[in-house]
Amino acid sequence: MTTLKGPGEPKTYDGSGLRIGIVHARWNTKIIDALLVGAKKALAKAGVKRENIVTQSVPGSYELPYAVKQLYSASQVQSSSTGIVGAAADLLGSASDFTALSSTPAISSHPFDAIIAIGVLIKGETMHFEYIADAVSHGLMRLQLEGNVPVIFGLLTLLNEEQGLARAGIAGAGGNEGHNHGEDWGSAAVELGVKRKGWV
Ligand code: DLZ
Repeated sequence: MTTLKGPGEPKTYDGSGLRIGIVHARWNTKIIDALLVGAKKALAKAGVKRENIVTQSVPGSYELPYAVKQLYSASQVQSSSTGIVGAAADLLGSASDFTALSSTPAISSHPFDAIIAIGVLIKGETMHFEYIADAVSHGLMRLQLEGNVPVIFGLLTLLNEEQGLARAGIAGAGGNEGHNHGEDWGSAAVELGVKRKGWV
């Protein structure tokens, strides 16, 4: 059924050639854990291999932009050093110890095709929430534009815990079990990761 809200008609993209990073905060763990399960479920459904998903955690949402930046940079360094090993293997010939490395499908050392940042911010009595939500949103947007890698915005900015439970597909006190938004983030990562390889 087509609904007004949401990303529209589901289209399937083949994620089997992708490497995806996930960085999540640990504050509000119950909601985070469910969102993570949702994101990984969508990645698996699209064919992303388990070994090509790297998950890293940070204490709170404020740390997400820095961690996404570090994770992506580390994958770029890893990729270029594997490239050097591969080139050395070509020079040294097949008897070399390098052969196994160079003939291994290199996807597990590709830079990430997309990174999902997951956090759950719940509004308290002070302005803390507004400052963190604003800083993290801008930080993640800047990263994807300047770093040229899709960063999926998995930050829930909530007025209360109940809203978070519903958006993570968990029935809360109100019994209102909603759609797990983590699944949308996993699908968005696959779509952007595939499209990133060629827009036209
Ligand atoms: C301090 C704090 C508070 C009050 N609330 C949240 C929250 O609802 N969600 C979240 O992800 N993180 C929270 N944090 C932690 C900050 O994001 C951050 O980890 C600390 O200020 C340390 O930089």
